[in-house]
Amino acid sequence: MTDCIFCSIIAGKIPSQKVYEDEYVYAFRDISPQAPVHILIVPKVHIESATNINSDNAYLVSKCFEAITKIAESENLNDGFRVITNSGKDAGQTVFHLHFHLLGGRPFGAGLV
Ligand code: DGP
Repeated sequence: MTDCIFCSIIAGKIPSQKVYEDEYVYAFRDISPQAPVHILIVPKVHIESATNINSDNAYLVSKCFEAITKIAESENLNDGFRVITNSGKDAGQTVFHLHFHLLGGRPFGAGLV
């Protein structure tokens, strides 16, 4: 999709710190990390947000979570991690290409979820 930052990152037009890539998924470090490990996992196909997941593209969510498992292992998140997706204005979604925030490397405690 034109004018999508994450599509440009996936295409290599905007540099990123890649941590994982396969046929379906691209993962890279967040530009503004909110935890010692903060990685964004995105499907290569442009899906706007969680509300646009349907029976045709839902397998890509599974592919993202398979990648998350591998990345959590390679990042040594042995004590646990948090996965967040923001959908829409109230959630504070700023990039409208479905992505999962993988956060770890410190305890998060209670709150929010
Ligand atoms: P969200 O609020 O869920 O839409 O999060 C979007 C995230 O994307 C936010 O944590 C910052 C990150 N981000 C935005 N632009 C870039 C970029 O150009 N490079 C990288 N690495 N991350 C970006």
